[in-house]
Amino acid sequence: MFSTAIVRTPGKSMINGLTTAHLGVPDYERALVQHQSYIKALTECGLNVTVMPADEDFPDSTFVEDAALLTLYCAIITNPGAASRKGETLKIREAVSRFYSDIEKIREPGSVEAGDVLMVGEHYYIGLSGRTNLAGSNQLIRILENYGMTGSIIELEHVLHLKTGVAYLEHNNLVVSGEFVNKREFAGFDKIVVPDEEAYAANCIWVNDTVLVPAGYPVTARKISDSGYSVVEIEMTEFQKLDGGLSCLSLRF
Ligand code: CIR
Repeated sequence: MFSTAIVRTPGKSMINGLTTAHLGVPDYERALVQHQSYIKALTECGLNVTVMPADEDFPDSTFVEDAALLTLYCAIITNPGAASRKGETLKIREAVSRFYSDIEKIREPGSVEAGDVLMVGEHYYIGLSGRTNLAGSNQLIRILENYGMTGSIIELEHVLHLKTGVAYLEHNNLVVSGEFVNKREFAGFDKIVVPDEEAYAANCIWVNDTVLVPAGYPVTARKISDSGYSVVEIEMTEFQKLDGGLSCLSLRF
């Protein structure tokens, strides 16, 4: 169960965030409303939510998930692969240090964005992506092992981050799309397969047996609900324009 989340209000500079989506420029006011709904949903799932103020220097800084990996035993501050995002980690470290005394760090030449890291109990799958490199992945595995956890590497083909295309809903249930549907490494899971036209909905999040799903993906929402979860739909259009999904917007622990 999670008790706490950290989020960061989007800044007006989000309109300059990194993207490959071709969905247009985010509407800032609408993004703020969507962010408020996201916080409300986390709160209704029982989490205490720490809201960091917007940081205009970093257009992508609302996607806090990428800057840290929070485990049961330690926090790991990442080293984002995107040059414009590296500086996000300073303030994330400050926020995280209120909750963790053991804080580790991924260092150059290693890069990790934690959108590439999927937690399954005490094992962490790490996607090798344009943002997370082998040196960073190996550092992360070493840190995890020092605390009695494990990690393994998954090569990505198309998606930005591992969790762009896969989500773990506990109870051995894995939501998969595209390149992950037949991935050998995930053969042992019970799979909820997201149809290609709903691929964005593969980035959903389990929060204490409720699953937050982006609004507008009825097939996926129905499959998840048929698997026994309460489903809450959240409008995510403005974050989707920046390749961001539900997991990206919070650190949950
Ligand atoms: C980026 O390209 O870094 C941001 N615009 C989106 C980050 C999304 N984060 C995630 O998937 N964990």
